[in-house]
Amino acid sequence: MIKRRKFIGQAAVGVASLSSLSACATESKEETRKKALVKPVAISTWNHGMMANDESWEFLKSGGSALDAVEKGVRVVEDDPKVMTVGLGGFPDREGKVTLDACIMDKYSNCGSVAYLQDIKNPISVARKVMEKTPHIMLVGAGAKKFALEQGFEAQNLLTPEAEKAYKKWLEKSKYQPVINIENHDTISMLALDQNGDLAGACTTSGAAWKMDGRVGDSPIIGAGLFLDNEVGAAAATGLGEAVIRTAGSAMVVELMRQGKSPEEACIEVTNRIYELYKRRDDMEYLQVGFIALNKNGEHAGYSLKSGFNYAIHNPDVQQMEDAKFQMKG
Ligand code: SD4
Repeated sequence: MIKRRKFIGQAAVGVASLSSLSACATESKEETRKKALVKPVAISTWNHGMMANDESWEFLKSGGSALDAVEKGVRVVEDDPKVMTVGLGGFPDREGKVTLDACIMDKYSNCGSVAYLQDIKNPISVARKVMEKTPHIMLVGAGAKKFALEQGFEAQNLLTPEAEKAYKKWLEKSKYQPVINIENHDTISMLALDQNGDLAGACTTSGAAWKMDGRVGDSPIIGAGLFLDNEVGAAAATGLGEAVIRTAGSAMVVELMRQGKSPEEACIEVTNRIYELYKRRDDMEYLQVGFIALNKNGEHAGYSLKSGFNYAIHNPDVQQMEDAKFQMKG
């Protein structure tokens, strides 16, 4: 696991320590809230979250919006052919087609999403265009691609020789039993809190490897793979999308934070619900789900059903990978 910690000069960033929470009685609630903020913050799933955070920090540290930060951050991962579960170079479905899912959400609860998008390597930016240029939230398949081309995106073959080789190997047995933390991971989900105290989130993936043609996971579904409420916090998911959709995972994490839970407590509760739903099912063996969450104070958490999930954090104090705590021990 990558583990690096870098302390960053705080002059350029607006940060106040959590210890300053001891606000005097005359302070307004708003003043107290502002002091408690640790910002800006970017958190992202998996090891490639580091490069996404690095990119987003360029925007966040100079006062850029969380929305720009998350879009630009996850694009770096979409562009990287070595990441075989996002964008260019993503594993194909069982018919050999690379089909991409992504969504984005801003502080006003505006959102945009694309699913089953082919031949366009930056679905997150198409999702943003859906959000900003259409009266809709979600475009899929051929319609999403047509829209992307109209918006000036270029079509290209996303199936790299490495992904094709892996696909041909899979075809030898053609068995769909996702290997946890390998074939159902590496979606990049990113949450950011900017210097204005506003949240945004992005999620982008080629989905579960060797999925059925036409399958769409949680990642482009607002409320499942990603959700935020600018009054409360944001959450995003990775892992087997079917389990996340079934529990309205990310929306539930945010709702629990609204009810007063910390990001970690909220992630734990939703993960426990998933455990309860799956504990007697045969597919429990293949199930991995992870959540990241970030609240308005800049507090964050990552939590997963099983071991192996990690996430990247970048705030004024730290820049590091963190192994998420997990529910099922042993
Ligand atoms: C999916 N949730 O399509 C995605 C896969 C994933 O980390 O998150 N991988 O089910």
